[in-house]
Amino acid sequence: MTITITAFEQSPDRGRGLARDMRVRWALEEVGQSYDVRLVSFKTMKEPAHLALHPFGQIPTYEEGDLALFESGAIVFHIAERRSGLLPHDANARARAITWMFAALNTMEPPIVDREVAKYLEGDEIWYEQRMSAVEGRIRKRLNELSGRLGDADWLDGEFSAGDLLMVTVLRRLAGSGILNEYPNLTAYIARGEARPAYQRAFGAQLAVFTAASAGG
Ligand code: GTB
Repeated sequence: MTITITAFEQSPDRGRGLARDMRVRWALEEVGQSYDVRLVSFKTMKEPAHLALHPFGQIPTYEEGDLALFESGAIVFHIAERRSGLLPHDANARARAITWMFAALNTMEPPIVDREVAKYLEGDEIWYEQRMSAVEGRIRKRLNELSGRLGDADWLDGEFSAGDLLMVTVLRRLAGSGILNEYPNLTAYIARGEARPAYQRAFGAQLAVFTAASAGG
């Protein structure tokens, strides 16, 4: 059955793989599942056809036969549940990997997104510096805790899992902030994720969209 996902026609990240279609692409590549991509503009995302797939008018979405999904975490979970390679078979190890998926999205990602909101939308506010400092403090608290738990391990809990996939994509959103330099083991962890052939294929595919859009004017 053909799988179709949606991605930005022109990603504001300029092909750096920071938009959330990247985690879905990576998951599909990890399990060896081919997929099509429908590119959407910001305008298209708010139109009825796309809103029928995604109530909040965003990317990514996932279509497979008569199944339509939104929310990158739910999509990655769906892929991981139905194909092997992203969740362990042992029931307890599987539950722990799923726990890390939630930790990436519910514990790590919110303060990181807060930082982007502050940076891009609140830069002119008189309280900007104070807010940014508070947000970065909350990010460092979580990074300290995550770094302590990861220690010298390659992955968060044994073999690479969908938990690592989501965690790496979430941490990558801090690229360019300088904050990650304070955590050598997390920097190495991200680099291990980025070195995976499946990641490379996914990254290349989304970069090709940006390159083609740039060439087209
Ligand atoms: N909770 C949803 C999920 O996990 O799928 C959130 C989806 C979401 O935020 N989608 C964003 C979107 O469609 C794209 S990924 N935004 C358009 C809109 O809301 O109108 C967020 C994103 C966008 C851009 C960058 N960047 O340029 O670096 C990084 C991340």
